Amino acid sequence: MSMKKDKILVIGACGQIGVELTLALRKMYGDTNVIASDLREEHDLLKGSGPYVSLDVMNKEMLHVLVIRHNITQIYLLAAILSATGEKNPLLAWHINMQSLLNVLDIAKEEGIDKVYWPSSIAVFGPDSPKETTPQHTIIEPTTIYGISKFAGERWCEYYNHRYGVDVRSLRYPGLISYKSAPGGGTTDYAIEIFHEALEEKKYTCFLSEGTYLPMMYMPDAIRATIELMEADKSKISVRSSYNLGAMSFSPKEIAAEIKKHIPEFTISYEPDYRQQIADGWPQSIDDELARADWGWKPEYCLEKMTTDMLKNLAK
Ligand code: NAD
Ligand code: AKB
Repeated sequence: MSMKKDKILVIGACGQIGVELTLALRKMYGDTNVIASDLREEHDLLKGSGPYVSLDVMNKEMLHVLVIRHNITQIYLLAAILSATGEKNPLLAWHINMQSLLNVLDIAKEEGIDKVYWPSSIAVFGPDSPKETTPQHTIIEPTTIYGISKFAGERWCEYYNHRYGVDVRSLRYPGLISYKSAPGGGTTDYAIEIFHEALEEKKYTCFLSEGTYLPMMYMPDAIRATIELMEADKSKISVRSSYNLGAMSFSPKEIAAEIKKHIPEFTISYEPDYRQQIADGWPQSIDDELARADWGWKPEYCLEKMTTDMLKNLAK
């Protein structure tokens, strides 16, 4: 396979998405052409697979120097504070989520970076948004600081695209489920914890109630969606804020029943905490018609297929 010529910087590369996205990008663009960066120590799965730089994205000068020194042509910004952690320190979450994006967008504008990727979330929707098959354009009144920062971020992305021509692209990810790297403090993290506990303890106490439906996606679908969006011809991108993206929806009761098919002795109990209120404000399912129409999005994993794959890989 011939490698592409771009030089890519992934910021927040040691997080749940960053590890898998970095490895996928290295396969496509060549190991040395994808620089992984994070505040944390290099993730074990990244070690030896390509260049790693310690970076605080809040330090704009350092980021700017890195971009110039390595002739960066694409930036993937994944550093953020997620919903559950954000509620514990709202001002910090706002500061980090907004300033990191503004630093990247502004450097992209100044240096003529070819493409920027920044993820939004289903958290942009709020209690007054339609709950089922939530449309791309609808009432958007988020009530968590995470959702507020994502919504403001979407507006900034569109602004930098329309006003300065920065080719910034974005997806509103649902809750992402994966086995390679740990989740980073979200409300949908229960759907990962449940697999670990089912295998290790044969029981799980869920912090959401049994009937809480949320939109979810398996990581291979999320990585493919991200790359397909970034590879799509510019003319196909009609949404410059952030695309709705869907795959599956389920409740804790439903995923527990699916796990039970593989581990019959598994039991679940429920002790909803502060995260219940966050989940109650979010959609139950997503209408991603525009992503499908514009650049051909189609998910591959349903609850059943994802559960089988998660258990197989975690049991290894
Ligand atoms: P994560 O918390 O697992 O990873 C974020 C990474 O950013 C961490 O490794 C962290 O060390 C790093 N980071 C934090 N502050 C930094 C800083 N100042 N400088 C450099 N690095 C810093 O998050 P994730 O789940 O991988 O999410 C990545 C992005 O995708 C975020 O914008 C998140 O809001 C979005 N998203 C994630 C999900 C999901 O379910 N995982 C769903 C919707 C949207
Ligand atoms: C979270 O729960 O905060 C994330 C998200 C849906 O954005 N997984």
